[in-house]
Amino acid sequence: MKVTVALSLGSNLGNRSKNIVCAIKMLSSIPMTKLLACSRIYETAPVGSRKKQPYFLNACILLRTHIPPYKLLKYSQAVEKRLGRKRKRRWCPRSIDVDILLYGKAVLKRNVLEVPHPRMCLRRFVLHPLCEIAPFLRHPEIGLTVAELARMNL
Ligand code: A4P
Ligand code: MG
Repeated sequence: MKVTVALSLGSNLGNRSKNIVCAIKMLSSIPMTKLLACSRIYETAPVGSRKKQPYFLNACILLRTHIPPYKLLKYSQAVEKRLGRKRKRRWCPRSIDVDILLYGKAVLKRNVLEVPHPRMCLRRFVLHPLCEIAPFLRHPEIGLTVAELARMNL
C-alpha cells in the first residue's frame, strides 16, 4: 500500500545546508519511495533546550512510499548516521535530525516510534515548512489540517 509521509529535517551543527540537502537526496533514494515535495530551508531559533545552542536550518519533505513505518524509521536513522549524527543527549546540537511527522493516517504510540510526532503541533519550525508543501494534510488525531495548525501557531 502506498502512503504519503511527512518528514521534518533539522541541522544545527557543521555545514547545515549541505546536511539538509544530502539528507533529502538520501531519503528520496530509499527503495519503493518517491519524493513528492520539498519545502524551502528556513533558519530558526533553537526551541526547547535550556543550554545555548546554534541556530537551526529546518525543512520538511513529503514522500510517497511502500515502506512500513518502522522500516522507514530505520532508513531515516541510517541517513542520520551517515551524515555524522552522534547521539549524546536528547536535544543536543546535531548534524541532522530526521523526524517522521505523519505517516498517512497512522497513529502509533510506541517509544521507538510515535506518529503523529508528539510535538509537531506546537512547533513553528515544523508547521511553517510543512504548510508550504502540504497544507491539506490532516492530523489524524486532532482532525485539523496542517494549514489550520500553522495558523494557530503564528
Ligand atoms: N522516535 C519516536 N517517535 C519518532 C518519530 N516520529 N520520528 C524515537 C523519529 N524518531 C522518533 O530521537 C529519540 C528517539 O525518538 C529515537 O530513538 C526514535 O526511536 P532522536 O532523534 O535520537 O533525539 P532527539 O532529536 O533529540 O529527540 P526528538 O524527540 O526527535 O527531539 P525533537 O522533539 O524533535 O526536538 N529547535 C529548532 N529551531 N529546530 C529544530 O529542529 N529540534 C529539536 C529536537 C529541539 N529544538 C529545535 C529543533
Ligand atoms: Mg529526532
